[in-house]
Amino acid sequence: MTVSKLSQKIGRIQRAPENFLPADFRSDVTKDGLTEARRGFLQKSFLGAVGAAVAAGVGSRALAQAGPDDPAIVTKQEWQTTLGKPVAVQPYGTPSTYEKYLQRRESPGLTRVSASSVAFSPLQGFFGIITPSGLHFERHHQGWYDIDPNKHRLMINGMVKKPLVFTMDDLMRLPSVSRIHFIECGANTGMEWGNVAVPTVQYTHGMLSCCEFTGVPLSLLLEMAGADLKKGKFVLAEGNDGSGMTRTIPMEMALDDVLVVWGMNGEMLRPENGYPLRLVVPGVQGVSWVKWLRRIEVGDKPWATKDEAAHYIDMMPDGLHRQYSSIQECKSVITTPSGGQQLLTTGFYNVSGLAWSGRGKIERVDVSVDGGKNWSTARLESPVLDKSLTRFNIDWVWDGKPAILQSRAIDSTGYVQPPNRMLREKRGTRSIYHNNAIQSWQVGENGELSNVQVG
Ligand SMILES: Nc1nc2c(c(=O)[nH]1)N[C@H]1C(S)=C(S)[C@@H](COP(=O)(O)O)O[C@H]1N2
Ligand SMILES: [Mo]
Repeated sequence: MTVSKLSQKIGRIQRAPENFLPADFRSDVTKDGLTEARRGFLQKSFLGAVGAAVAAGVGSRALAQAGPDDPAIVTKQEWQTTLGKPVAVQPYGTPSTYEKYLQRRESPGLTRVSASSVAFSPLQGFFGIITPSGLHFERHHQGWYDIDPNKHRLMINGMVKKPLVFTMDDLMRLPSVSRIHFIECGANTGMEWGNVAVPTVQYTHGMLSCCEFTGVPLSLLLEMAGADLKKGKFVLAEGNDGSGMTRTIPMEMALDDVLVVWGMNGEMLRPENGYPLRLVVPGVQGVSWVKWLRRIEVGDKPWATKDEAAHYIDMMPDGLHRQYSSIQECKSVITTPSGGQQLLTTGFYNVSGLAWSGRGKIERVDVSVDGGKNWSTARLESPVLDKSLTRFNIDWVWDGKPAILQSRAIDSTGYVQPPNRMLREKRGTRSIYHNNAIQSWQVGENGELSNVQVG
């Protein structure tokens, strides 16, 4: 920490979680050709939410200025003079009511029905690297279920000596491990391939979460079933939901760090994240993290199922589709300050963000405040873990002039996160998946941050 920078006045930021869809996003929604009725509904409900937030004084909370005459100091508050509430044994503990605007959000009009949609994580509101379970992003192909664990089974079959069927009790009696890993949907930042599409980090990067997962190594179950490791080069993972989600995973990965998990952040998985059992495939795009996992088959070639032959493929500039590019390459994003937030004063800011790589650990993160002309190295918070989110911070003094904030991550293989231009030279602009380009947030003279594409 550079105290010299801190001795500057500390800048104030309007984090504005309640003001989640700035005006430009609403007009963007309109461009997408929504019907009049839907457009009217969206505008009403979003404006309604902002109006209600201001009325409830949430906006002014962010603006509160401390001083000797501050009523918060000189007036006795209810919580200093009365008996508090009894222990909160029931229901399951929930966040403060003052944090109610920090929620998962759907991108309006992204899919026709919510059962096949995405709920984006509010990255702008997180600290450290762990995603709170109730704010983990969600992506379902055909809705979610709360499956009775007593009726759930896992089968291991295919090229094995002894096909096995496990109950949840059978699995949970095995020697378990707990590991922290990020999960990122391959389509994260997918709306930004051609041009700026969405205004906030929740929508640009919110198909990203990181939790501590508990379960057994898949290698143990394969060993128990006597998998044929000479001929068996791949495994197929299959989900128990109606989407028929199936993904091929190379045997080296299956034997390396793939886990079959029931635990997330110290408790059972949430139903929307695959309760009671899901696959964790560290470093690989979310779609392979099969939820409601019911079957693992050992085979000698990729299955080329719909979710790997026709979907989750990269459209290359020559018009051909590239398949099985499943690893999430090194990427980073500044989460605070970020699109939709506003710097209210000049002065010191702690610029904070997340970096990750599907190929290993984060080695270094550089930050630029001038659109990529100059870079400084950020501080990495510990722990810095393999195939996990890493939190970075850097001091910045805003002088009131327009600025462009960017972060660039470098992983333990030496790979450097590419600028937009470089990624597009190789990949074109018609892809959906695997956009790991450097993100730019423009700071206007009024301190407002917006999503821009430079470099
Ligand atoms: N059975 C099943 N597994 C699934 C899916 C699904 O629809 N059904 N969606 C996949 C996709 S595309 C992603 S990105 C991740 C999302 O996991 P989450 O909802 O826990 O964030 O789950 C994957 N596993
Ligand atoms: Mo996904």
